[in-house]
Amino acid sequence: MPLSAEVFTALFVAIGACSTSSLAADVFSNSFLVRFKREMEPREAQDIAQRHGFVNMGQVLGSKSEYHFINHAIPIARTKRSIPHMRKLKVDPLIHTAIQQPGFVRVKRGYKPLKVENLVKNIEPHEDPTDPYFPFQWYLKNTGQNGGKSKLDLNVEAAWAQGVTGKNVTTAIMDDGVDYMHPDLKFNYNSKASYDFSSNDPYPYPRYTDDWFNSHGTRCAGEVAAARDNGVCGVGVAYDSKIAGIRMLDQPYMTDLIEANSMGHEPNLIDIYSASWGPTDDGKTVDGPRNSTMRAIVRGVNEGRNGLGNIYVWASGDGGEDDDCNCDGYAASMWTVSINSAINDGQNAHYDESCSSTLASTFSNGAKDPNTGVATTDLYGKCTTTHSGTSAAAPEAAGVFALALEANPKLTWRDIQHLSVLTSKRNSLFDAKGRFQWTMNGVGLEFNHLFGFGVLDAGAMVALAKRWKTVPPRYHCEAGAVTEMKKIPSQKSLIMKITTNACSGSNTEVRYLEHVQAVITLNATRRGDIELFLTSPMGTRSMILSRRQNDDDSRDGFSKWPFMTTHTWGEYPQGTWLLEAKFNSQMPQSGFVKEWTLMLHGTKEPPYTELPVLDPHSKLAIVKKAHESRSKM
Ligand SMILES: *[C@@H]1O[C@H](CO)[C@@H](O)[C@H](O)[C@H]1NC(C)=O
Ligand SMILES: *[C@@H]1O[C@H](CO)[C@@H](O)[C@H](O)[C@H]1NC(C)=O
Ligand SMILES: *[C@@H]1O[C@H](CO)[C@@H](O)[C@H](O)[C@H]1NC(C)=O
Ligand SMILES: [Ca+2]
Ligand SMILES: [Ca+2]
Repeated sequence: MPLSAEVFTALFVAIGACSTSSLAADVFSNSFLVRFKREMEPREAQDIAQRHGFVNMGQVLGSKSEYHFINHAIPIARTKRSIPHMRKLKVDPLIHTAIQQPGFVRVKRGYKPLKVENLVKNIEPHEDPTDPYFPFQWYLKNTGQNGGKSKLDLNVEAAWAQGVTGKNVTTAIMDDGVDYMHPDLKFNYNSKASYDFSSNDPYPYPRYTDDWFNSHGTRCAGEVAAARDNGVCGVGVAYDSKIAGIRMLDQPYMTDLIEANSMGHEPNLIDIYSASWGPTDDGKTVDGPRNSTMRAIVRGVNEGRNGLGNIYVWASGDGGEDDDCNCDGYAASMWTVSINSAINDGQNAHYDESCSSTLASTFSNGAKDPNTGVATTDLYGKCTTTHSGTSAAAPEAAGVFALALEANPKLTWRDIQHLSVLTSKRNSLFDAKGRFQWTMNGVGLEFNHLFGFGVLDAGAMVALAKRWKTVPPRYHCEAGAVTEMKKIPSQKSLIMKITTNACSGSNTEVRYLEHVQAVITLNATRRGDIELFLTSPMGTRSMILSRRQNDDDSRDGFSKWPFMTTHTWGEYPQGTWLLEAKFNSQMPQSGFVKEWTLMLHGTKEPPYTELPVLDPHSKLAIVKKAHESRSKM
């Protein structure tokens, strides 16, 4: 592994002690992760599976020594491990270990109740795309329709005008299936990159239910790649791009292997993976990717897209102000781009969570009328105008990234994040409750705790992507740790300090920041009443954990949990970092911070030196100027 590769160390193992409160008892599936003592040909693994009464579902993440077995004699979900079946595998002399996969809960991030509609008729033709729903797609072109704010949109027409529409880019919709026979999707469907991990076949078609529960994936797919000027529904952000369907949400319980197989599926055929789901947004869950899934993500960013890295786009969560997306290990990961939503007048949506790991925002629903949600494709050839939630926001970002990748197919997963930081706009986004202000970080980049660096701007991103120079290698610096147990006082703040040279003089020195993680172990009489703030040497304060009033955990706390912030992007990490822990509580509480490790990720070289500045008012100009004055110091 080169030094610059992404690594998943034991430090990063998130789960174990953390509660998944939505599951009353443990659940075990009929899937097994089987590790052999040596590499096995699929044929051999097949024979062994058969001998013990299992079906071999294939290799796990391309590993020749790990296979996924299913036993159809075991119920899909039961509360006990199946000891006799496990024993059969374990006594086999070729098998090293067999792990029966536990089941857990993952939920779709759809906010609105689903509603079936018919095609709207008699819409006047338009000089824009002629598709009948285009006038409802205010997130693509906001003219002030439906009470929205004019020009508050993704600025996609400016990208299309540059001849960029997503050609030769594939986005996988990891969801409840995709209606790939939909007339607005079928010509953009990439069947070779698609799979159904909920029922283990190549056809990720949604399962029918009377309430159209499984319409989520189809709606997300249309936002990315619905066809243009075909008289059907609206148009996708990247209407000439391809979508793959990865059906993986429609089974009684989620398993690590289903997630891992989905996120690691065809990493050279799929460019972008879009996920609008996650741990339950009940404001008391702390959960994230398990072992195999974490490996799949790390493999995706290191090796996917023939080494450029897959892009994982994540809906930040629908738990509202009671939840914090830094407690969701998928959204908080450095390897996903976590996207929040704004509504059509610039406010955050009331179901939006906030957290310091959010990178940027797109759009969800209209301010007043529930019929002014995201207009997109729906099941069975229909269209909808009510798709909503941060669910609706993430695929818009996937579409914008598909445009950027067509504009410059050499972009790495990190280039996409840099481009998002540099081209997202504050526009007229604001916190409806006035809690979170726009703030300038130490190198002049404006961020907001709710919206990250602002709303994605497809036109600006495509223009910058076209002339982009890949950023220098990335390094990982463990900048310091406090391992003595410190009491969090009941009335005032506990302040902890780490002074660091950011690994200066070593081969993992970080001088220009990308992501920063505070990996924290703590316990408290009421976990939800703890607030955590991380302040950088340049004075940027990130709220890495906000109060979660529903989280009454008093047992698990956080165990080596990687709280992440994007707010310090571009800053210089040398100096003193502060961690502030305090209770925000009516009742007296007690707790201890047991460990804080500061992880810095970024480059040793200034990232944009080879990129000429064309607009002196651009964020690129501002950051470059800051970096140049720094390197003269
Ligand atoms: C998950 O990974 C950790 C660290 O690599 C390891 O200690 C643990 O045993 C793994 N768990 C499973 C179920 O494989
Ligand atoms: C399309 O993408 C594939 C890999 O993603 C690449 O090998 C191929 O050259 C691309 N084709 C064009 C026409 O750009
Ligand atoms: C936290 O951990 C410390 C030391 O292990 C223990 O004394 C204390 O009771 C714990 N507090 C809670 C709320 O679990
Ligand atoms: Ca269309
Ligand atoms: Ca959440």
